[in-house]
Amino acid sequence: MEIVKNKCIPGNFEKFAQLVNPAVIEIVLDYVSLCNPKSIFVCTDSARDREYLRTQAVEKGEEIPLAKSGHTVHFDGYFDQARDKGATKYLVSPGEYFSKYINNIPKEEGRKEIRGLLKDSMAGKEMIVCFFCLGPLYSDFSRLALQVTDSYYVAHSEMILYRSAYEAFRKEKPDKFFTIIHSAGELEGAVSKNVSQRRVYIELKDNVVYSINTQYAGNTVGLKKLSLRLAIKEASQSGWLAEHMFVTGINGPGGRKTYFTGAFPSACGKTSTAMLPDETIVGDDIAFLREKNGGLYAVNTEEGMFGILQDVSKKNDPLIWDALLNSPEVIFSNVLLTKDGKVRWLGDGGPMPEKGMNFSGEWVCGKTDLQAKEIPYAHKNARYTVNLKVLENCDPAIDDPEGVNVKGIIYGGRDSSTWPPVFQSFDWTHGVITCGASLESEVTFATLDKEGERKFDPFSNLDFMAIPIGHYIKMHLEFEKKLTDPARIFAVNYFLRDEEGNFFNAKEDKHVWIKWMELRVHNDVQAYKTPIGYIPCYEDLNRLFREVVAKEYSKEDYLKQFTLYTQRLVTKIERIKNIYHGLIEIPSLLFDVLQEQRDRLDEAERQFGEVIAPDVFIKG
Ligand code: SPV
Ligand code: MN
Repeated sequence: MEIVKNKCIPGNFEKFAQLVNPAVIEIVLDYVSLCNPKSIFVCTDSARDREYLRTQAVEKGEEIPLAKSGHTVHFDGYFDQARDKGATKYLVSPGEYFSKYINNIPKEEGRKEIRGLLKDSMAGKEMIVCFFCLGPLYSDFSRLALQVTDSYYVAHSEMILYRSAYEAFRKEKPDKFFTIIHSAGELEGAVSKNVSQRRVYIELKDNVVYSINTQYAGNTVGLKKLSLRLAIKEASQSGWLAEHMFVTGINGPGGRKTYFTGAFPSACGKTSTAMLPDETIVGDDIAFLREKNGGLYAVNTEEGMFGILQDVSKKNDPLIWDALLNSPEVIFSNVLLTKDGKVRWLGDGGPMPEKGMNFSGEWVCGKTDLQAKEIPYAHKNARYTVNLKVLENCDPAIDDPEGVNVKGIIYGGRDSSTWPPVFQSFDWTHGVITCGASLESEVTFATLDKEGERKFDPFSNLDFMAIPIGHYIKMHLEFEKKLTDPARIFAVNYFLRDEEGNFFNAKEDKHVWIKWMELRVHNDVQAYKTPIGYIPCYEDLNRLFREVVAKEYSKEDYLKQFTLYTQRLVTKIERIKNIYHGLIEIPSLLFDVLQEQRDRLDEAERQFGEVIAPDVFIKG
């Protein structure tokens, strides 16, 4: 304790003392002696403490101020630009098993390794101790979390993204909370030097995640995906759901508002769906869901967005564009910083820049890397960090401790050939199995994997699934029993392409699909009952295209987009079945429901051939 007291910067030991929380003290003591920081800063909810983090982030070179006050740029290291799935592992006890998709390492070995890497990792640096709440403060949905880090950028990002909870810790004195220990490790300039020693290790039993030798927020901002893994485990034990989902309010006829959640893998249109013009956003990335009085309710665990910049343009994402221009506080990461203190990102609609500073250092047009590959002016995974509450379209219910009542759930992936742009499952079970559990997506730049490859990503949550997939599916199936009027489950695909590789749809078309889903939730429009689920009727889409995006929608376009190719759909079912056959403890219902879908497709093919326009089916 004396050591902690001596290392605390003036006035900070008292902040600890006021918590009167032995669990917090014990953790901090442990990591102070292990990581050996030069000093300790304890962050309360005060404006002064928040200002300290902002100032230090700039002073230590982790962020660079932009021309607009309150806006900064952060660069991660050249090889530290996305979530590192390979280096992310669960610490498992003997006999514990997840699945082949989930990396793990024997507990003792992993602990030894990570503690070895953390040893003296904060030498010469300050340890920052922060307190946050996942979800609205003082809500049944929410979980408290303690973050220890030596990166002001990480702490500053969290301050923008999460509800500060020093007071909540002081009042509630929890002995159970999520703990995230992060060190950027040895630095070169302001970035992590030893990225080959990057590790993200998860210890489910004690609710701890360790992260070292990395700064990229997906690996370090502990309240995001690191805590999601802990939450999934806890949810599975307590009958609620922790999901990689946005939450958004969609306005319907007669002034009603219908809440949707949507699970999409990274970089598949999740944030832009959550931020549609004239609708209201509750959250864009992580939701906790519970049943209450027979209804499905959701909260956003965050209060900000760590969003992708690539292709955000004034035309396609007007609300995000405005947020980036006008928010009082924004951190841009891995963009191009120009000499007039402005930023550029790929697909921002501007001319090709000539020079500036980017994730590779000083950049000039034509600069190449060691493999002679041209370095783009900004990284594809360049991001922005903003608070939602400063946005005009932030839903007033964002802080409601009761959550919002969800009526529709959407699953979407990046699929160039198979799923139509939007359809509705027959019921909850059918949706869970043929949409959620069957989700696949072509890999994007948001993880360090090979781009373009089609990957199985059930519920868009595979990367974070801290329990065996079979348990996760069972949990979703059983959840329905608690609901008096289960939410409708939909699937979308914004990435369908023609033979030449051109997208069938414009970006704004997603707004039409979700308005159609809103009408379906309330049984306001009919749809064709096809072998895969309900598909929109042309007349309804034609009207919605005019009303929502002021576009003429031709029957020809409709047929191109919604025609079913039975062979592609059957191949997908077989692919998914094969994957599940290779896993353990998968509910047999999953195979039955997939087989029924296959049978329906076979029957339709016998009747109508392999290429079927939706309007041959009856309306229901
Ligand atoms: C995602 O990649 O799904 C994100 C960003 O939302 S992060 O998980 O933080 O890398
Ligand atoms: Mn995400």
